[in-house]
Amino acid sequence: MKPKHKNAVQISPSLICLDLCRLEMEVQKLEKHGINQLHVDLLDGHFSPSMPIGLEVVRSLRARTRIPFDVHLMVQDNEFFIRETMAIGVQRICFHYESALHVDWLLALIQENGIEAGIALAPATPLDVLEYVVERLDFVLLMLINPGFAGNKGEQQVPYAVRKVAECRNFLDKGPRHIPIEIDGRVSFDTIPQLVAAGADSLVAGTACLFSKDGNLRENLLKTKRAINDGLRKRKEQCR
Ligand code: S6P
Ligand code: MG
Repeated sequence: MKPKHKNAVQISPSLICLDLCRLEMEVQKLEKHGINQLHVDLLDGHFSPSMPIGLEVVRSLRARTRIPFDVHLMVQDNEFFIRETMAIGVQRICFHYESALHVDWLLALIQENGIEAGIALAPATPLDVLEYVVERLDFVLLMLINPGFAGNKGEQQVPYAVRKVAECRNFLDKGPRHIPIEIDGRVSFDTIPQLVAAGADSLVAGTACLFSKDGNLRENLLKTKRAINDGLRKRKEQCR
């Protein structure tokens, strides 16, 4: 069967891993290294017990950089945050299936405004909830740790991460067009090759790769790209 994967993997550094007191400079540094997307986590303290940044921080940053914002909502009131982030001017928004009552309607609301719309799934949420929204989806975000608990440094990626990405890729590939999978949570140098081989198209880069304490940004970016290339090679071999 012909592979439907695209041969490029997007790196989406997580804003909340940056020095939050120096955001403008930190983002400029990323841009200088060729990064062309920023993953913006918004938590409301209810969906999950944390709230690293608020809407005003995103609004201020929007005025200081042209980098596309990839917004990941981890909130209870999805409509409120969707409308607010659309008004700020973001390029992609995903919200959690688990907190959304009117999933189809919210996806349409985002897309009507010319913004890419995705659904995020917590680790334990089964993939079959995507069955009737697949036609509308621009992307799927799979959480590989529990959303909003990233501050808990001891939390590991779920043991079924690669299996879930592969099963999601199989499911999405039954449709007529390529729907990218973004993965989020402890995406590491060690796990990137398997996750990319399984079908991940976009990586939320955090403390386990791009912002690893073991290297500087340049070194970590190089290592991340190498791990991606290993994954793409594995993916090609699997398709043969
Ligand atoms: C987690 C959030 C994520 C984290 C990302 C980076 O609640 O959705 O986007 O910012 O996971 O953290 P790490 O260190 O797990 O890669
Ligand atoms: Mg996220």
